[in-house]
Amino acid sequence: MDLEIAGMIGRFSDAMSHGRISEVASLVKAERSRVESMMVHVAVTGTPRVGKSTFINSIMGFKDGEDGAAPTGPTHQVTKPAPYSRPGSPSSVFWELPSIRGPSFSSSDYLKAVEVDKYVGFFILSSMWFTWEAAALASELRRVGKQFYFIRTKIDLGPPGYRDKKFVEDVLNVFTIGHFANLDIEYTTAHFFCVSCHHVDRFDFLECIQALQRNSSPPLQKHALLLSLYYLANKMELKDSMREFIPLSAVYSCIIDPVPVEQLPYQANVHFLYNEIRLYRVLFELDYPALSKRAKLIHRPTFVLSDEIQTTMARALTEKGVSEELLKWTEINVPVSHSYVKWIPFLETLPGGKLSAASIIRLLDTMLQKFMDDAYRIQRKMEDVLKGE
Ligand SMILES: Nc1nc2c(ncn2[C@@H]2O[C@H](COP(=O)(O)OP(=O)(O)OP(=O)(O)O)[C@@H](O)[C@H]2O)c(=O)[nH]1
Ligand SMILES: [Mg+2]
Repeated sequence: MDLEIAGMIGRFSDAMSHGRISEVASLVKAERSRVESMMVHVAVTGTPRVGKSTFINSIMGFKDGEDGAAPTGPTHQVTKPAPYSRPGSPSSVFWELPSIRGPSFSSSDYLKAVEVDKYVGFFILSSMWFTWEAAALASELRRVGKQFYFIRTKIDLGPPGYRDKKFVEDVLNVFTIGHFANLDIEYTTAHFFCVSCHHVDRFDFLECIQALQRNSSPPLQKHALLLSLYYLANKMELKDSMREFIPLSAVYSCIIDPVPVEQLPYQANVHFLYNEIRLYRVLFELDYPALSKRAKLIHRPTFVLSDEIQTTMARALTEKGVSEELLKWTEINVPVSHSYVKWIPFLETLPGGKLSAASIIRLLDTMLQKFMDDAYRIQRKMEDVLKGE
């Protein structure tokens, strides 16, 4: 992923070579807020009453009628794009667009009216087969280089063989697709998913969100989508995206409010590291609220899932635990992974030398890996319980 790492390191090194450590600190803070303030907009459109609002609510984790949720009654059709985001997680915004309809529909006029450039991708929903208007919209999106997905909703009410070639071809309306130079059946089929808007854990719901996350660019937008919709993300992709920022976190911990730590030969901002690891724990859904919510889904007490966690810091996270773990990695003094090689010359110039940042990188890297393994163990446990029912 290119997150302009080379430019970032260049700016840090330049300030450091002039002895301006406070300027490096400001640059590090600015880089973090650039990442944290990234906003991603996603469009949801389709014919009337196909489930646009319900689809958005399920992505956001809203219950029907809850504060902030998209209204789903028959009298709630939107006439202009309506934005929705999760409270406390404003970085991804899903917009319900006015329905596409009518013989006078013009895809270019429609996209202009909804400000096409704003969105990283489009979900085009239908609860039957895709109409000429939907294909025209997709064709125009492909022409302007926007990713789109055809989503067949209400699959829970539909035929059992929803993955059959014949079903897919009927829903995609191959005859219509053939009329558009920018669309072909192979490409369209690869961007076709069947969902029930009421169930994120069934049919292709996760797959269509993960496709959006995977195919989004620039990389910072992809990262923001993975982070804000972490509960729907592929865990490996989430981990890989988080890894990119580990050296930045290590530098932060070395130069912004570092404190002496018992036996540690350099200073570190342990409180900051604690918060980083706490974030990892939330992202991999290893915190108590997430575990108890997921345990309810399988009708089991929370300990059935929490017993699967093997990493001590995922079970009980304290600042003292973070300091001890950091000391361990400092004593082992293993070189950082090759993927961070670009950072090494700059890390060597830090006040605590390369050892400080390298040990922090190893600590955070290991936590990410172990938390992801725990998350997979929990996932497997849930599947086993469901199979046994
Ligand atoms: N069984 C089933 N019902 C669904 C599904 N998606 C939506 N519905 C129902 O379909 C109805 C319409 O859903 P909405 O989410 O309001 O659809 P919409 O496209 O936003 O509708 P308008 O904004 O009015 O055009 C509601 O009663 C939903 O509960 C689905 O996947 N399966
Ligand atoms: Mg609606």
